[in-house]
Amino acid sequence: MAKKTPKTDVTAVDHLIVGAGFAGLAAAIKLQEAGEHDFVVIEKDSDVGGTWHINTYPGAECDVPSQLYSYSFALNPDWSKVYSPQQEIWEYTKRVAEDAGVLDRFVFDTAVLDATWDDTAQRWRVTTSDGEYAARTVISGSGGLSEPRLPEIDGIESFQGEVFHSARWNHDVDLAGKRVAVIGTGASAIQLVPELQKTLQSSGGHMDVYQRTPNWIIPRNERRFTGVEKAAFKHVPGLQRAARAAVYAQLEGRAPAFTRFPALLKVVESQCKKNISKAISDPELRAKVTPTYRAGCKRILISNAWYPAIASDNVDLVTDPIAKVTGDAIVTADGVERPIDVLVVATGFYVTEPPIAQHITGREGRSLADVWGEAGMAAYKGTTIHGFPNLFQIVGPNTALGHSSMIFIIESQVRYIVDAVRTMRREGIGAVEPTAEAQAAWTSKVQERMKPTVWTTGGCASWYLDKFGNNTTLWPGQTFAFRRHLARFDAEQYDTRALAQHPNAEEALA
Ligand code: N01
Repeated sequence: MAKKTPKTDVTAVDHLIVGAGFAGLAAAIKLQEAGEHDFVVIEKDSDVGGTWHINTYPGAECDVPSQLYSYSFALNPDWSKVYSPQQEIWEYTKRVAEDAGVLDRFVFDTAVLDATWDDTAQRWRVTTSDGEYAARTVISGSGGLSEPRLPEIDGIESFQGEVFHSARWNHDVDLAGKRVAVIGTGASAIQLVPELQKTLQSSGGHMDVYQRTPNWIIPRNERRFTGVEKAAFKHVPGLQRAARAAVYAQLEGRAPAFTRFPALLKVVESQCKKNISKAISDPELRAKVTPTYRAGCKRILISNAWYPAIASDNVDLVTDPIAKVTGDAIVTADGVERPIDVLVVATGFYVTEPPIAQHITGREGRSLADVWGEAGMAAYKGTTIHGFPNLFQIVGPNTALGHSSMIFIIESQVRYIVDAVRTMRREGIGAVEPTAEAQAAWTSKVQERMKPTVWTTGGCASWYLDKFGNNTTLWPGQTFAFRRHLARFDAEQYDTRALAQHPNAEEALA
């Protein structure tokens, strides 16, 4: 078990997991099942759940059906409806963590400040806001969508009212009767705007929604599970697994349209246009919300509430570009000034330049941010990185999805990581990193597969693309193909080094 070495005051552990969201929690549970008990999970927030703990904005719900947006090893017969609300998903992660008996090794309210590879000790030396660790492996589950991106708008810092990001909702601010502005119309905004609209309507408030680019939004086929269904999920053997498989097959069936035949996505566009016509009668507003790029190029959103909300009397959709923010208003390029009391920025996250990369230093003394800054994010099988031994990245480059559940990807990666750990133990390996050739071959194959996808050809700018114009975010294929690639730890694609002569932590760290 983790222990502080008296000489160095460093806690030596076999595995240090960063983040207690779906990814970090799965890693902890599966390591434990594999007999690897010596780990810590460092979490900057106060509880498990990751994005589902932090994102508490009104209306936060999952847009992937919960039957699939849950662990395969912890099915939940009690989901209240097809797409679960944030609170329910967060409670699910808490329950899974408690049931697995891993929480004694979780360290909350602690941030990872620095992780540097020590080649002699064959350990990562990790500095956190509450102490030092020396870990044989670092498994990062820090999340692709965790660092809020604030918009760079002239004068925004001079705004005198309340301002907050959708992912850091300030529940102390009473919005009743206020003049509120929301910047952004992505997945978060389309969930929170309809909720705010209701609050403001009943209290005489008003909202301006600033849209830079419209999204394709299809109807949300939502419904609650009945008591009979829940009882059946609980008691009829195999039923819930079959329901999960059906959702998986349905979503997976859509992948080829995104990855190989984007023209098929015209069907989605007509569904979306019907959604618009049903809720909006004003032709000018209809035109404003209708995208001009191929559906799927940006994430396809699902909502029944968005169009009615922006068509309502107490909401204005503003499409003129924002010129500046003043102490009490937003001014658009056409010179119109709209006074506000509260500013909500729903402007997304740092995805292709993850801030944690600045704090990870590899074998050659270079930070991951430096290495990725040269040509964009890259990792072998989205998980391991040349020059960064024993570092495993969950939800790494080209692992995110536009069509299905990230939990499937997370579990695929965790299986691979656990197999790597087993292999290292069995073979007496102290350090593994993918060869430069293996990583380059993987990356070029992924980028080749990216060429015909809608994300490349669809005619939009999206957060999937990095500053070089490459999609280093999404997996350009079927999820089962990803799982097959990661089915076993392929040590032959790695530089491996035998465990150093001083496996004793105290000696190594002295
Ligand atoms: O962020 P986004 P999000 N001035 O980056 C606009 C997941 N998620 O938090 O499109 C004006 O999608 C920007 O405009 P444009 C999901 O994977 C899941 O909404 O770049 N506007 C856009 O409209 C999702 O994809 C759920 O032109 C500015 C918006 O801000 C991801 O999180 C729920 C601007 C940002 O949209 C991110 O979603 C919620 C500026 N300077 C989120 N800068 C589920 O249900 C940015 N924008 C699972």
